[in-house]
Amino acid sequence: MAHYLVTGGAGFIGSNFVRTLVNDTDHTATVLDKLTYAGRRESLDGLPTDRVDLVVGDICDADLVDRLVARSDVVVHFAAESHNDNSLNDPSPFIDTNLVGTFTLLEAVRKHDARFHHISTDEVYGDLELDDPERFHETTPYNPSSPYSSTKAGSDLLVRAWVRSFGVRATISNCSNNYGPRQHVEKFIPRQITNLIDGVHPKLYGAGLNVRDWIHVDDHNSAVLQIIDSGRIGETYLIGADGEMNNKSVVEMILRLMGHPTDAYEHVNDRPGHDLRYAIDSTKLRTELGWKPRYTAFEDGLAATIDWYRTNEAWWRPMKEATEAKYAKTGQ
Ligand code: NAD
Ligand code: TDX
Repeated sequence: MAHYLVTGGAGFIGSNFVRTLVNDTDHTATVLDKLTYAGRRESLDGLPTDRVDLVVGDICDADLVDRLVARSDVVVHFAAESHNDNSLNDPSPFIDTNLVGTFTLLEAVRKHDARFHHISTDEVYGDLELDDPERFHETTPYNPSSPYSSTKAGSDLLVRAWVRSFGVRATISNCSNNYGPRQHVEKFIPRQITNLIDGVHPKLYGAGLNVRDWIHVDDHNSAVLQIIDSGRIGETYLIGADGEMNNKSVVEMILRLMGHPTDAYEHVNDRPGHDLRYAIDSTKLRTELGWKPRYTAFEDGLAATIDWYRTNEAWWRPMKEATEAKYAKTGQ
């Protein structure tokens, strides 16, 4: 039995990770989360308080981080400013949290010799052409496009340097686009589901031909646990579930599953610098660690996600109005 420090554990992927940890292992966890606009205390509702506690605080607070890392065996680092559109409007918190925050954690795990796992994104590799037969793999050169992805790329490089220079026991995973319960309504899939519940048309940026490689959040988290258990120190693992689909097809599927005509969407302003396509080759994770995804039918996972938003309106309603007001300013 180990004690985990889960940064960003009140966010989308982190809160689902804590649930997986409680359900599938004997470990205990402390969540360190600043509860920014993206963090929700409610995302931890129902978890056993003798196994999970929440500390509200900032990963840039070196004293607090030092105290929490000192009593942890494993640190799993999800905390980040995570939304590309926000990073285009105001990059400043992305520099603080994604870069300075990761540096602060690395200094503490170095001091206390804790095992560190860094959660990152496929966006660090930039984008691919629609007809490119290549997919991203562990040796693809970094080429990030946005303030968000460039700060994630920088944080990955810090981790690599702390492994090589100081012998920190760290692994990194770069995952593709996640979907599932408890994702903020600013993100593509929950935004369209909650728009439809509100009688508003889904919004497609530009022509809607950009491709994302979708993975269920529980599959992302099962891979993270496996990497922590048996991944090789200093290694990077790409996590993906062969879920490539363009945005227009995703919107059409949501419309069909929710009982609307499949052309009942509208085109809105495109995202500046919008990455065209992401695609993950997860052969290393599958062959070296024997991982495989459980949610292989995207449509089934999407239908379950729609059900979750339909039955958990109290969770997302408080965020909806402010999110749409932000999008209205950029014509999105
Ligand atoms: P999220 O925005 O839902 O959650 C981020 C959490 O971090 C929130 O609870 C927030 O309060 C917390 N946080 C932010 N700044 C903090 C700070 N300074 N100190 C402490 N806590 C802070 O994000 P998410 O979608 O759950 O993403 C989690 C991680 O996974 C991120 O590192 C992201 O880059 C990565 N990732 C996300 C995806 C995806 O599709 N969402 C895909 C690949 C990788
Ligand atoms: O209303 C929308 N309409 C639309 O067409 C929104 C919100 C998005 N989009 C498009 C933009 C992208 O092509 O949908 C796609 C997905 O958009 P996001 O949900 O904003 O995700 P993305 O920018 O791809 O980044 C996500 O995956 C990688 C996460 O937000 C990141 O944290 C993760 O690193």
